[in-house]
Amino acid sequence: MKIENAMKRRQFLKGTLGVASLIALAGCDNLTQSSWFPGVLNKAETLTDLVQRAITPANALAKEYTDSDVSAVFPANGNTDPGTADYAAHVETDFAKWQVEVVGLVQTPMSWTLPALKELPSRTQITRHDCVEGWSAIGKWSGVPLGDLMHHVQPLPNAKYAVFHCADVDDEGMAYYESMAIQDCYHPQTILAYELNGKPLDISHGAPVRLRFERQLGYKQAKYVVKIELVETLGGIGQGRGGYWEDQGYEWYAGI
Ligand SMILES: Nc1nc2c(c(=O)[nH]1)N[C@H]1C(S)=C(S)[C@@H](COP(=O)(O)O)O[C@H]1N2
Ligand SMILES: [Mo]
Repeated sequence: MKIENAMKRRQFLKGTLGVASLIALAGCDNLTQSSWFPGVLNKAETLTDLVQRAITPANALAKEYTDSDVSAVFPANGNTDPGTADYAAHVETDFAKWQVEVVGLVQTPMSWTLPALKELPSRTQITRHDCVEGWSAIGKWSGVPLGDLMHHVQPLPNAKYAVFHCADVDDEGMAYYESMAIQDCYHPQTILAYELNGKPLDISHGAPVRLRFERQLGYKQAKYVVKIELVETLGGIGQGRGGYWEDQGYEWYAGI
């Protein structure tokens, strides 16, 4: 961002929030989670953008590595095969008919088949994945920037979160899901990845499409993505805490 623009934004923020809140903002690394912040956001949606761009450290890029840093083995974790008949049928047909739907609070709901996703401009990034269970691995991911899909569907002004619904279900029938603030969908490293280390994603790593939400912990990296739903509130989805693991007590904001 140009310095001049940054200055203008800061001035705007100062005028809107007052200096005290601005200082509070600068020190808060989890804006969307803080108790007073959502109220401010509800009054002016454009403020969300300004604040995120001007101040939130989450807007910075995650470190990118080089080919020689790529881990020899990238472990697979959590569910490593959805194991349903439906999924097995997609495996049989090389996921040619797999669809990713983008629905909810959007101007134009759309869906893309895997081949259609692969025709869109792609991004490749070599990043480190950190799992809370105590392992990390560096992998080279390729996929479609989620922001590009957002430009197609056009989120409505009241869309606050993107929820990622996955094809795998646990023993109790709970589907894996995750969510992020709408602003994070536009982060340049937020991609729907279909390749790991130059090869189509294998089943254990989330074939055919999984989220890469760099700067966030492993459990945010939803595998087997079938639907992206834009919502105003996370209540009513799963247990209402924004993700499969969040519903079991993990933090929603898993910034690293
Ligand atoms: N659909 C789905 N996504 C998921 C999980 C899962 O069980 N199901 N596990 C999460 C966890 S805890 C981690 S660390 C990563 C593991 O990704 P990997 O198997 O490619 O290493 O996926 C995340 N995304
Ligand atoms: Mo994890």
